[in-house]
Amino acid sequence: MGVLVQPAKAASTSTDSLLSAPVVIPDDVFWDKQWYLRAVKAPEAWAVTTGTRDVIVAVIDGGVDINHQDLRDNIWTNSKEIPGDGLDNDQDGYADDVHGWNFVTNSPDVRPVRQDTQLEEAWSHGTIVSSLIAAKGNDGRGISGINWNARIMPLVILDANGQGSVENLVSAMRYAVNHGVEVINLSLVGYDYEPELEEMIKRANDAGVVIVAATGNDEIGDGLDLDLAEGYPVCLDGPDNRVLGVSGTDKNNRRAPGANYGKNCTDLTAPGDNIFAARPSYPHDTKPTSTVPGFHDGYSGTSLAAPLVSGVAALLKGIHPEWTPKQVRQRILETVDVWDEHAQEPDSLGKLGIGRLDAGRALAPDRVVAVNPKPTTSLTKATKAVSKVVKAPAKNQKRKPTSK
Ligand SMILES: [Ca+2]
Ligand SMILES: [Ca+2]
Ligand SMILES: [Ca+2]
Repeated sequence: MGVLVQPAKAASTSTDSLLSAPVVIPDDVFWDKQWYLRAVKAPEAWAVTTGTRDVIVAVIDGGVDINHQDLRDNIWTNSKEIPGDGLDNDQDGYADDVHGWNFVTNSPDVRPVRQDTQLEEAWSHGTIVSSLIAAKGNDGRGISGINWNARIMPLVILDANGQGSVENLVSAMRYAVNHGVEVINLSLVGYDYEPELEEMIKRANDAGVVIVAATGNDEIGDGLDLDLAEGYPVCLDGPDNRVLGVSGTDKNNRRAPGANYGKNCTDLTAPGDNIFAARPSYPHDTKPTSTVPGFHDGYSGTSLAAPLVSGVAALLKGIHPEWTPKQVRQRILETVDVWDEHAQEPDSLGKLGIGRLDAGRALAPDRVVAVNPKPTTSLTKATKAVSKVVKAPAKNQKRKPTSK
């Protein structure tokens, strides 16, 4: 276990005295670089739980370096599948799918594929996201995921350029649901409405799966207002707010550069700027390269914010396995560090969700639950965006207007 210490004082100005709870500090060597976990009060949450292997989080993304030193212990294994016999032993439609599936190459190899043309961001994306959710915590090396023990199910739909099809996204979500995941992380966004995706989100939610999606990033300007042009899947809430939409913030708790926002689709924020995370530990091109460090600093994008929320959802499911997705969402949203509206920029005022993720409060066991967590003033939902690299491809070019 990590070191159990008492915080000198609560860092928040919140009147919630529960923040004086003990904290757990892991011994991972790069812990000092993980400011974002301290910001969301992960050490307070870890005093309650550090996660369980019973909980599976599907990472529908680019390839994942499943042999990475800080990930290999927390990769899901399909126990019903015999590796390498070329057969679909569990008859789920996929042969040899031992650690998920690559829907791009239609193969069981979920690792990032070496290509000359590979974009570094696309190469690293799935590994970064996975490490933020569940890098092995307190193992003396690398970083700590916000969840130390959850298992990652890598489902690859993004190619070397960080793009993928909605068709594969739907297939990957179906795979995740059929294999009993508790959480699906979607650090990707597209701007074309697809009814098949909306239907799949409904089915996943009905099956008890918590769906977390990034709001996306605007590569050209300084973030899109999704109230003006919806992004998907983040805006596919349906009647029951089925998708936890996550925008990104920086070290000063301001909207991260380029992060999308908007009142309708953003539920909350989490840190998504200057993030230290794992990346693949082998080079992405064929040029002679010395060994690649398996960690890197300075990543930005809402793709990095969503996994922190997914990891907390997985922590909650670990100690409340009976909770419905709605209950998980409610706990996360009613315990956020609520926005001080004066601290927000005018353009995104009221459009960054209810506040920033607070893992410590979300996991506090004796927390009194508010009857109505919704803010009464302008502190309503806001939107933000996903990482640049993760754009779902446009099947058609129409841009759906805001209302749905
Ligand atoms: Ca199979
Ligand atoms: Ca570690
Ligand atoms: Ca939502």
